[in-house]
Amino acid sequence: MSSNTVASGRQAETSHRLRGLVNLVVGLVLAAAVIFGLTAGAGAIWSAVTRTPGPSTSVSAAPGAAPAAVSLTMTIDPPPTGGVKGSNGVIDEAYVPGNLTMKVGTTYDVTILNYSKNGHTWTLPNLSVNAVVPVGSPSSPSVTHFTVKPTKAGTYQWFCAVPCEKWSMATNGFMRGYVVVKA
Ligand SMILES: [Cu+2]
Repeated sequence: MSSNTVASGRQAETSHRLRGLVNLVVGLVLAAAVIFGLTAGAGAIWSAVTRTPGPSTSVSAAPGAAPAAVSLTMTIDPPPTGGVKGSNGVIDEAYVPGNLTMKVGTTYDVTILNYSKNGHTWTLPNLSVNAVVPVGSPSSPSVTHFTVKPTKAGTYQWFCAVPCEKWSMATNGFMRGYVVVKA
């Protein structure tokens, strides 16, 4: 055996070991990929299962939670009368009810339905409300929403700031009225 033959024999052996090592690495990478895939798949299935809403997910107020807002609705000039007959003997523009009672700390979700062909406002600076009420019609009222949460007891005057009807604007129970806030 010449030194050349020995050398080439070693080379062959080295390259054989190298191929074995490469195969081992490739195998490990494949195995890792399979394990990872299974884990990810199982994770996806698990999260899909855990995300399925059950009966226990229904929303209910927690004990001691703030009470839901109280809904109040006022209408302006609904048919068939289209207003309220005033002491002047005329059917006039009016918010109904004209007076409201509220309680400190309670949130009120107020809706105004305006059947009148005039625009109005429901303005109460003491409660930081200036609701602009768009024009409506007897068949299609405009709908205005606002929320208010009184913080201080008292009797507050609200009014309509739009020059709509002189008599109504000057008369409580028509285009002005009171909010009585109780402690
Ligand atoms: Cu008005």
